[in-house]
Amino acid sequence: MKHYSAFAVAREALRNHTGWERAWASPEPKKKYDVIIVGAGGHGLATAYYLGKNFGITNVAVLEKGWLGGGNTGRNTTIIRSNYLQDPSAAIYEKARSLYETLSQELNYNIMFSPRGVMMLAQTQAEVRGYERTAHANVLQGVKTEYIGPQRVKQLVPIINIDGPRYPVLGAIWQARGGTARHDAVAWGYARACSDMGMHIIQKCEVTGIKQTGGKVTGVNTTRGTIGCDKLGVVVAGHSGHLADMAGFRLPIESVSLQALVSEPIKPCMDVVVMANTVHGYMSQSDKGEMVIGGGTDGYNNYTQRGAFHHIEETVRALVETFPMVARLKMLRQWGGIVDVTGDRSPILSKTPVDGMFVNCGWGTGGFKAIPGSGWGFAELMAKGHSPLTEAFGLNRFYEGRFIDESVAAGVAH
Ligand code: FAD
Ligand code: PYC
Repeated sequence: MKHYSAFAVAREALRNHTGWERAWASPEPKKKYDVIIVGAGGHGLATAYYLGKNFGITNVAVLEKGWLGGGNTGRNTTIIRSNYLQDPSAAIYEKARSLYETLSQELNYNIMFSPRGVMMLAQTQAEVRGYERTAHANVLQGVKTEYIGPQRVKQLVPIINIDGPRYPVLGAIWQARGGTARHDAVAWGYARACSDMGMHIIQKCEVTGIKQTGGKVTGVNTTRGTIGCDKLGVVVAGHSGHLADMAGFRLPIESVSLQALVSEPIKPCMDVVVMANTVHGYMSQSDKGEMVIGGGTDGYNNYTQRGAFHHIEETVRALVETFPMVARLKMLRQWGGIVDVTGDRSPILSKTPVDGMFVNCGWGTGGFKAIPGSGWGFAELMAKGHSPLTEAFGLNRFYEGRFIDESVAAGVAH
């Protein structure tokens, strides 16, 4: 793989950009791999990358039914933060956030990580208590956040109305090293690095069945034939229930549509990310100038990648109270993704009843921020059978009643 550098850009400018090579190869599937990962979203690709980088396992295929990054990874609003309440969550999200800091250099691919700061507004007394509690927990966990008052909020976000008619801003939890990254670039960067290690990324290859002998996984049926493997990692977000069904077990996951929208581009007006969980809206400004806006999940299970219109109306109506300037924005486009939500709002990174088969899902409305940490831990789980990062997130927690309640941290979307 050719190294991307300022020198390479200058060289290609001089020869009319004829020397760039494809970022990743498109090989035909082999008969068998050591490891198959189903799903070429951020979590699947990051898992493959750390299997190769940390454990030297490179006979790996990543199978994707559509195009890589075309699921939730390429549809999300890219908020990165690690201000979670419970210790296992803070550990995996902070691992991810810290890996994001140097991911561009690590992958030699500009993922445009922008640690511009993330705030979650407290607009009710319950939120004040919830976020103060989280800020205290974060101190103990070594995660840098602080609880700030309304005047500091106004200083950081001049366009905000802190005296809203229904929900005045009472304070916020602020993570100065949280921020955003370019979502596609995260998938593309990992894919390029995986391909460089000799792994196969096979797009337009839908898994339609899971093969097992004597309770052990042996391969998958796909729209491009049967492919064998010793280990299988299923990383398919909203489709996790279907893959589990193919293998003969059930997952405690509900799939719902979550939407986002962007406005026309405007001059820079807000250089931090703001989440307003009570009124159900969040907003940041992209490098192009568009206001990137999202709201809550649809109130019923579905597999549409667009969502219901009334949700957009509710989100925008709610945001207008806190950001009056939103009322004058024209919206450019809207889309949805199918998110995989668990009862305790925490992910599942786990062995399964099928020997050699693992699942990584349940990231729901908040998994983009977790991609590097999830890939790191899930690769370790698949390679060694256990990982300190993923230990608490096993399927067994649901029948042992050991929930990892993150409903406050995930608040905006449920
Ligand atoms: P995906 O990116 O969905 O990848 C799964 C892949 O599996 C897909 O490409 C799919 O095509 C493939 N697949 C499915 N079935 C099969 C099959 N049978 N065979 C082969 N391939 C298959 N998170 C944050 O942290 N911050 C945010 O600001 C944020 N905002 C969001 C806003 C929206 C509108 C949405 C929808 C999500 C948001 N999220 C956010 C959540 C985040 O996007 C997801 O948690 C994360 O991207 C999940 O990544 P993934 O790799 O698990 O899934
Ligand atoms: O988890 O931070 C988050 C988030 C923001 C918008 C959707 N999810």
